[in-house]
Amino acid sequence: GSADYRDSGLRFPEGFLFGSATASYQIEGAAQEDGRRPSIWDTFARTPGKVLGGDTGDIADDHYHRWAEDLDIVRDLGLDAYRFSIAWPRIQPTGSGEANQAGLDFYSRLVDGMLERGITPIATLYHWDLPQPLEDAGGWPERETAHRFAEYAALVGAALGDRVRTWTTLNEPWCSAFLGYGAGVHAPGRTEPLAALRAAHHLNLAHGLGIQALRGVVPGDPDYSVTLNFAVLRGEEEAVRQIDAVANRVFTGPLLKGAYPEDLLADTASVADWSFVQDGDLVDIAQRIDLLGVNYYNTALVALWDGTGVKESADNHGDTAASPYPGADRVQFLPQPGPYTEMGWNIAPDGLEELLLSLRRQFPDQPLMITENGAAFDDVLEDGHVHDAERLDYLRRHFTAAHRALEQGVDLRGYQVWSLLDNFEWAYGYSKRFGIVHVDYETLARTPKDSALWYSELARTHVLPE
Ligand code: PNW
Repeated sequence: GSADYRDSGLRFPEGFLFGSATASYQIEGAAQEDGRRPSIWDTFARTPGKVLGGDTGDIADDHYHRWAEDLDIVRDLGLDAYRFSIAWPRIQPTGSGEANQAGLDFYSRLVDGMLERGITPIATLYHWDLPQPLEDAGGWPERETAHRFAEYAALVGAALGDRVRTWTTLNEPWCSAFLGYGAGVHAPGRTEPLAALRAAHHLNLAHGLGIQALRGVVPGDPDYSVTLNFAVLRGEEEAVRQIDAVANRVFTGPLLKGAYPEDLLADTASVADWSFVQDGDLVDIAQRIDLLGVNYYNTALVALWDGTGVKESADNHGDTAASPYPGADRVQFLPQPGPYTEMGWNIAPDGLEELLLSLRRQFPDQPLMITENGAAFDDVLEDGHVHDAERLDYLRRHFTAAHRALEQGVDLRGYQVWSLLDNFEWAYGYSKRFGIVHVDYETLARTPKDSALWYSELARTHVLPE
């Protein structure tokens, strides 16, 4: 209750959307139900050695059956919004053709459930679960996949567009392209630099074609968006430039400025001639968006490697020989000062403020929404409580940073905490807990952590509790 917290005096604007986020494969389970067929993540997780502990999303949080309980939790916490994603293989089990009605019905019930509880739905069409048959046909490196995505977007838009008013095409296309096809640490696990660049372009194209498809079927004028994970870079200028090109501007260039950056094309010239970019693509891609989704977790410290000694690789991407940064082979990632989260990611709230100000500088009239921010820590469930003081502190410091950006005039519309629930953390399986709500993987019982109760206070009062 309010008596437990002192008032910091930091007030968030009226209408600011406090919420939390999840993604289909990470929480739903029911991998074989109601016509769903495998995505690339089902295949990847079943491949020995790819996911820690051999974990899969077969059951996950069983959200597919427990969605009503989960929405009750969101409502009881007093959150305004819930960011969720739609599993493409539930809608089109083979990746093309007509919609699987049972799949659409699930999301239709979910959206109705949100509206009944006064929760604003923020829908993401693609949070990494590509139908396996589309990967078998070549996956994101193939142009056809972008067209398949637009058809899928139209099916979902037609079914939910009367009730969903915030649409996000893609979640973190950088991860899909460069962790999936470059470093190979995410599905589909390929290590082909050219394929990664082709994937990036076709994801950009999918976004643009997807928005056009949605505009054709969704009534009125909802908000359209895309969510990017930005690299917030410190260190040597030339190294910063190279990573900024292949991590950030490879997306913001085409999406928001209608062109790929010249320096990126030069850096990657030995890998790709970019002839996969066809006439008209950049016009298709650069659709006006109403919101830019921003995912932020930490910063990176980079320098050029002089070719002697050991090249440092203290980035986020696990042990991999293959680089997720084509064209930036001389860049090394240096260890950064702590403290760290359980992911080994450095805690740097200043980076969030810096990122928001930098986005405002680069794209002055673009409204922003934080679509993910949060932290994994080792939680202990004891007597029905999880005293996750470190996560609470992480969130408090990042909300404070976001507030500093708001005070400087950044047009920030909301903040979705990653994640509502402990869930399947990709290559780390269930070993990393990001939830503000604890999930017991034996009983699947949900328990709001202290951080959730703190966040509830913030959402209800719009004033940051101390
Ligand atoms: C994001 N990296 O993933 C995703 O959108 C979520 O699904 C995920 O659970 C969350 O962040 C926490 O990891 C990322 O290696 C995964 O740079 C990896 C990276 C970045 C984001």
